Amino acid sequence: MLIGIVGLPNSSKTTVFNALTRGHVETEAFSSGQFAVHQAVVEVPDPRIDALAAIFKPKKVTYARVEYKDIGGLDKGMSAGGLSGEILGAVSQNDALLHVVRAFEDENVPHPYDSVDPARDVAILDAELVLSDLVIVERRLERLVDQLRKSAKGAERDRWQAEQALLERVKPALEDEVPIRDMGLAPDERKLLRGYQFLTAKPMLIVLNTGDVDVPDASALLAYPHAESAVTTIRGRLEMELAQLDAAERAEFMAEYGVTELGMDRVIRLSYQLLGLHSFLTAGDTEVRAWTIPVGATALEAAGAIHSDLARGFIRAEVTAYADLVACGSFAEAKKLGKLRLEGRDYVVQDGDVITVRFNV
Ligand SMILES: Nc1nc2c(ncn2[C@@H]2O[C@H](COP(=O)(O)OP(=O)(O)OP(=O)(O)O)[C@@H](O)[C@H]2O)c(=O)[nH]1
Ligand SMILES: [Mg+2]
Repeated sequence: MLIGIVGLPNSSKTTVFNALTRGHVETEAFSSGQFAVHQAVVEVPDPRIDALAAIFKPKKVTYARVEYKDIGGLDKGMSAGGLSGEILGAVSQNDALLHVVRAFEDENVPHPYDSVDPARDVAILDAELVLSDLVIVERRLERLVDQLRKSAKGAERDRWQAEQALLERVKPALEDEVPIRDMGLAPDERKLLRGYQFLTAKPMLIVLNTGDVDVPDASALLAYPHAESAVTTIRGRLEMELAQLDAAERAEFMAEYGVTELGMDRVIRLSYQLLGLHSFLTAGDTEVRAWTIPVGATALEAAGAIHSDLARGFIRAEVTAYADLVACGSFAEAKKLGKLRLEGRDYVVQDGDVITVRFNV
């Protein structure tokens, strides 16, 4: 899972990136406005994995992973000719975008538009993303007209015409500043567009940095009625400082500041929801591990996520719900109490299922 962090200059992107990744990238009160990318892989905290590790005492413990990219350099007016080059590449190669928005007052930190106004800043960046997509659609439509006039025949012609018809619908909506994720496109239409990596087709998580003020209800600050989107708040600098402490110190500080859930954990949970993902688990004395799969994936697909051999030679999946396994303390006990089920290839895997695949290749 790849998540790109975007936002206006000096909006506190790098601060939030550090909070999410326990990073130590330098933050500055004056933005250079330059293109720059910082990247880090983070283990997704999962108390279920910790509990299973305590039972199985495996040699290795593996959490699910998320990769964050802090992308500096976006600003108003950049998409006039379409985003291009490195910055377009950095923003488009993500499964979702995380838009960091300044919602804290601090006279020592200049704002590029001179006042703190989250709704305005969100609108500015959204307009840039829409415009970037629109330029790509327009260019592609011009090329399609050419291609259709010149040579296309048969199945290829049909494909290009279908693409043209779809882009002709997408274009006026983008002109009205409607993001692609709001257009209610059918799954096969979304698939047809996937290769373009359109920015407004990506799930959008808005993170409002409220500074030292705790605002649990993000909707009090921003209404964002869009599909595949969510809004949350984070106390940016505080969370960055917390992230940089070791676990014991962190627990102490969290108690002191009344922080019950780290923004990082909330952000990861929301990202999973937006992307339609969840985890199943594997447990044994060699490894306890979390695996990320789409909600609705079957036992066969889960087996394939582990290794293609397991999918190819799939016989059955032994499935125990996480809570049952922890209550029983071992697979043997779970089996005795009828909590271990044998499921076939079409079984729809549930979040937290602990699975052992029986296979034969
Ligand atoms: N008061 C206050 N200042 C903060 C907070 N979070 C970030 N800042 C400050 O805001 C300034 C900008 O933060 P950065 O994280 O560097 O912002 P950025 O978006 O990465 O900036 P560029 O990459 O240069 O565009 C720095 O001086 C931070 O210390 C916060 O929660 N409260
Ligand atoms: Mg930065």
